[in-house]
Amino acid sequence: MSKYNTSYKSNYLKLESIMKRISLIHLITAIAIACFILSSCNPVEPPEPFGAIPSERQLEWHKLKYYAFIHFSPNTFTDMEWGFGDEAESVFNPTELDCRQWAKAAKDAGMEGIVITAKHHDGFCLWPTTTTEHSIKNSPYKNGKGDIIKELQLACEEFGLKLGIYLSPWDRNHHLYGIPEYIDVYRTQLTELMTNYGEIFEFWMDGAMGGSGYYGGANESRKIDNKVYYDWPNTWKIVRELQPMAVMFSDGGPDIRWIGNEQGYARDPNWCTTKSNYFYAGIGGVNSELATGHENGDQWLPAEVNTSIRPGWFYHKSQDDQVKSLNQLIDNWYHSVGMNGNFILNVPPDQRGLFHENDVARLKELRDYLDNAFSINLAKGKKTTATNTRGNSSEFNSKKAIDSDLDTYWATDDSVHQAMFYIDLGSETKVNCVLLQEYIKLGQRVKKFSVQVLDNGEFKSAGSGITIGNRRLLKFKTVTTSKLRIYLYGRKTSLAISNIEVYRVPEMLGRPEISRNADGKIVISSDSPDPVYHFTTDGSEPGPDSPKFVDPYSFPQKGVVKAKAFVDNYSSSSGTSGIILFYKRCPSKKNFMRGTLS
Ligand code: FUL
Repeated sequence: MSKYNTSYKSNYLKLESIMKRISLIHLITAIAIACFILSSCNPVEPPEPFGAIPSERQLEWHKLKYYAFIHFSPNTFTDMEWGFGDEAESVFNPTELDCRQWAKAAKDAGMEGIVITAKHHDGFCLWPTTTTEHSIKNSPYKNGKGDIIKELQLACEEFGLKLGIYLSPWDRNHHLYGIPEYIDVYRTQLTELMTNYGEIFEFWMDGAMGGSGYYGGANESRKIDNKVYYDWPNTWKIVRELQPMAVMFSDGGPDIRWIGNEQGYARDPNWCTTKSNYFYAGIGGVNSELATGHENGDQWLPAEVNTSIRPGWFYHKSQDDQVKSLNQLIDNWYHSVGMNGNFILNVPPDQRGLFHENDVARLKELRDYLDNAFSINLAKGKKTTATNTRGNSSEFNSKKAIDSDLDTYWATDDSVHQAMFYIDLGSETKVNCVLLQEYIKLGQRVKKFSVQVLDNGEFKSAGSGITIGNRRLLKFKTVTTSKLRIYLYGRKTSLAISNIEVYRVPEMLGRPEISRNADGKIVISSDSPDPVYHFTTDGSEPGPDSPKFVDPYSFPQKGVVKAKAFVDNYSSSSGTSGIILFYKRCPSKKNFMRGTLS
């Protein structure tokens, strides 16, 4: 073969291969364009909402986490919790009152608002109402010219905080309390408060109603029927009309519900849904149902978790050294904000009209802990995959759950009710906490989940739970791993998860959990790293000399077990050595239930 022929042939082959490549590129481009056109013509539909869903105002409230509660009234000066209603207005005399100090402390603590007792059960009004003489206008404060709700409104505006109002339905001072005319008085008070103080984000109705009181000098006991006396639906109309975005709190909502205890402690499960027309303010006897909500409830009624930073709701000098420890407040945080609730923490002003220094210092410690604990999201920017992606669409893929945008979410196909979500951390990393958030605009869909970590080539469970809802923090013992796997199980529906974050939070002393194992024996555990537990069964306080928990403990009889967890040679960094959980059991060894928390 001639040289010419050879080079001709090789040139021809080259040309042929270039042509082939070009046509392959064309083909791929054409397919890609066709796919793009097809997918934009047929976008993957989002999942349908499942069950009850939140209103716009509830969604706004769900964006919050944490705000202050303020109890302030003649009780502050008389050292009482429930004033009788006959306290002279002259006792109300804060000498250094400064609502800016409250607002600053709340803001510095990372809080987003303040809810104040405009009127507590004693009937004394912190604003110059037209409805009664039992108010600030007859007190020495600013010679009767003061208006604490106005001062607080201005302070909240200055510090960028929301303002909420507690207006006690029970009024132990008012002579009309107990007869229908009082409802008009109450509604006028509410109208004043909802009209003259800017935007109100929350209206708080407590459930303590009726009983003994001053009642304009009658000094008697007046009983009312909680369910009908207040005619709530007509009262709520006032709030809806004057403050359409305000959420209303009570045992039964209508927008947010009480969690069923005043220890600041939500538990798992915590459904955002309840049966409608079931709970009402002051219902009583349903605390455990308030705690769980109803899985198949037909209305959205999420829980607010309340507690006080001190034993009392009002300030008492004798409680200056009983401010909750940092450990306790952290525990409250994980069991409120981290348990599908919002956290309202009471900080009572003292007789000067200021937050006490001890309370302010503790609030700051909590802020520092939270800033530190949640500053580095270890899942950010990491590789994620899921066993199913709705319509294989990039709009609902796993990345949407780690993109820090709560308006986007990872979703599964309608037929896929359980799935695994994988996070590749890239290298061995210490982790002990996962944040999970559902895309709640589509309802609360998850009814079981677990977090598993890769350990020697195998995924092992680090922790599990039942409900997620708006926000769930799952804390577990610190493990070193390179990959996490989250198993999610839906309520006969697809999954919609808007956010997943991973943290290594500082190890703190957690509340001991006391339970029975399958053999009916007592087991004490917590998510703290290797604490030592001491317990008692005779009702006494556990201490280092009480029996130490080593193995599951046989305690077949009825009774109460109290346990304390100890770390760091019996003293934790915050100086608190333990937190107690009471445990009661039913007569049968296997039929047990949790008791009240102390
Ligand atoms: C209860 C009231 O009786 C307490 O005094 C306190 O205000 C608490 C937050 O609500 O119902």
